[in-house]
Amino acid sequence: MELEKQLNDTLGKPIAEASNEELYHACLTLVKKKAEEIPMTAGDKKLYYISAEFLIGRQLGKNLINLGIYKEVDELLKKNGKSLSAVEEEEPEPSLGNGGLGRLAACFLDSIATLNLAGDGIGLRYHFGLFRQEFVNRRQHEVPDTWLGEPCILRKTDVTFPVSFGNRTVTSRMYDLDVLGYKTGHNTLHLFDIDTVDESIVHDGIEFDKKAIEKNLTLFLYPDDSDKDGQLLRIYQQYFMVSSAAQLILKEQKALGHDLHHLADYVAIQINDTHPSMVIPELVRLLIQEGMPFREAAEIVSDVCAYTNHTILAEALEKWPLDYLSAVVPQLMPIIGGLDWGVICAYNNNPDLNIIDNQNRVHMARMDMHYGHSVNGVAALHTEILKHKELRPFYNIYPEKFNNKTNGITFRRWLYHCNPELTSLLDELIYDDWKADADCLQNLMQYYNDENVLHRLDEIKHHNKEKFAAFVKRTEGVEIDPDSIFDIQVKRMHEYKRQQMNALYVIYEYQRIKNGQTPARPITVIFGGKAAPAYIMAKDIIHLILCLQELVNNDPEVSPYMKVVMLQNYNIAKAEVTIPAADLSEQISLASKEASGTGNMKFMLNGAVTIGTNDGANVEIRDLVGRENIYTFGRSSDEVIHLYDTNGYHAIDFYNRSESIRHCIDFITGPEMLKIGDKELLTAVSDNLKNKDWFMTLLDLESYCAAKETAIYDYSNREKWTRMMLVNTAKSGFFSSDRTIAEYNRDIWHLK
Ligand code: 26Y
Repeated sequence: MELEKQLNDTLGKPIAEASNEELYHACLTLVKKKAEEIPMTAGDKKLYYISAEFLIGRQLGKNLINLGIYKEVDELLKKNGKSLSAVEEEEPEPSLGNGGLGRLAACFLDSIATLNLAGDGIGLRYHFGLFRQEFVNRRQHEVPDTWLGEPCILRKTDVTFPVSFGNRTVTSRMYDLDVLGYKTGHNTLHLFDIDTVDESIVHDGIEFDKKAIEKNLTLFLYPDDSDKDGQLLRIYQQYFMVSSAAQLILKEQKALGHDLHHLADYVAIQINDTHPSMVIPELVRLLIQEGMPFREAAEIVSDVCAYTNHTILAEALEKWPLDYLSAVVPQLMPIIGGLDWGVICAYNNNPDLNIIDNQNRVHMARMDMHYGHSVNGVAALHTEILKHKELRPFYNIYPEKFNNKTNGITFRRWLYHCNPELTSLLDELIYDDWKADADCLQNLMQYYNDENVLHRLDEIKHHNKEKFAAFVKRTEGVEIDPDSIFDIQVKRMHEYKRQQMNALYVIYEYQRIKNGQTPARPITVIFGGKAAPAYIMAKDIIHLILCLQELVNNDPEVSPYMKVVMLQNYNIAKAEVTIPAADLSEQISLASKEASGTGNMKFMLNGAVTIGTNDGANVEIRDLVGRENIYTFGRSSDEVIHLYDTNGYHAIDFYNRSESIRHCIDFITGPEMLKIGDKELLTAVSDNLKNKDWFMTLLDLESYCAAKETAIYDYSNREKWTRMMLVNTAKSGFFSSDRTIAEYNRDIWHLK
């Protein structure tokens, strides 16, 4: 009643007469008012989570859930002939992230607030975000993502800081977003920008003048860095972010009257991968400016800063040429030199440990490990690989710094919001407060043999598949059958994630169906994901998938048994309709390469069964559900690492040895495909698979196809399958990001 009055007052008219847009604005106002009533989370010590990405997704639904009024608003709108989900669709999705690392940062902000920890996020306000993906001629086309509309969820503040690049100084301005925890907690995400950015310099998709720093600084996340100007721009962005962060932190701490000599008692900084690593020398520089000696400043900063590693891929381990850094941030050079000198003296000028290598490149991760007090990996296997392989020399000298923090996801978005039917069933079945303690999901196991519960799980999945099918029809114009198996691989396009292996499966199945060997159940293979604009092979693989979609769906002999869909511009909003509809969750990275994965956890929670390698957090999923409730295949990480170390993998041998592999690869450039696709691109993919195949697709292809065949067969046994669904949901409590954050706090941050 009170809510109804508030909404009506803001609207100036009855709800029934308002448009969805007007309702969206009114709901925003409502959330804002409610947020103002919640005091900011306080504590003796505060965390600052610095990250280049925050993939936060639409905010309205999440905020209503966390305020505890989602249901009430939903019913109120329904009563007036409106729909809350339609209102939510009015919100443009913030384009502030790219993939797992950015989504993790968003889940963490939610859990930090929910656990009532004082912790703010700090990042950049990208005008056009990553980019919006469009398919033109079965190719990815990139256009600016214009998400910063009016009204914007970001609040412009009058907090500004000077940021110097050598002899020119720009002004950074802070924009704020409320981060409301579930039932309690109120923190802030601070995003920095400069007023001089000029959106009009972008042309022809996402091209712009890379030299015009004052106009281009915050246009895009991860602007193309395949040339020198692009790399300089990345350094400009990173320094702009961390200098703003460091100044904000010191300003807040001084305002609280805290003694900077004891900064580590009051502040924890988490460095999300190496993109914010320059915060270390920047803080040292600012503390020296406050009158502190270099050594003391470096020690304090080490006690404050902690580093998370998200990948072992060489391309992502940032090393900046010394002369690029001197060109952009000359004021940091004496500091970085001093930090490097400390390492040289302490460890005898060991080239494996030095921050500046003999090619004059600055290793950002090494700076983090020497001058931070914690280094963590993001899944058990990943942390072991860091300790014993990738970062071994550092583990040898700092064993006490290394720790694992297996990733997690916020159940508020990835269950309550995206799967309301399953949420109510769990509310009904589980007497303990599973929403406060996700481990209580285990109580679901008592229904393992309850036919009625299994049937209801099946029904809910079917409803979600119907909703998704309608969504695919509306957004992609493709008709898919909710009674077929929904086999889903959605994630960034990358060769190590092996979307190409899934595409080869589609070819394998296509040929079998053509030969009259139809699958036990029709299957719908669903893909979604963006490729980095400069990553040609990833874009070629998108082309391959889109050609297969065309071929398979239009073949009257094949399409009754198999369909293929690639979702355009996969984002958080699409993920929320896609994941609850999945039967099979594709987690097929080359073992050792996927640090953790978090999509795997979202699918598991929503009752999908995983088909995956023993990689990242898949290993922990397998241990939780047991081998009979997951389809694992492929070589182990040890075997893969051994093959790399010994140069023991040659794709062409697999091609020559196996007729079925040969048939699949040759099909890519066969007559059916060339009728549809571009010969050059398709040839690039098949040549790569035969002659390079850096991520060993052919090594695991046959065991992958066999595992999928088993899964498709098992799916027809509905009782068996729904039991597997139940076990997957029941065992997923461990992957709540509330658990992950409690561990970060216990071992690294020590807040409260
Ligand atoms: C600038 C550049 C080289 C770069 C840009 C983005 C480097 C890395 C990244 C993003 C990495 C990322 O998203 N990593 C993912 O982090 C997730 C959260 O920890 C993991 O679950 C996932 O396995 C990992 O690939």
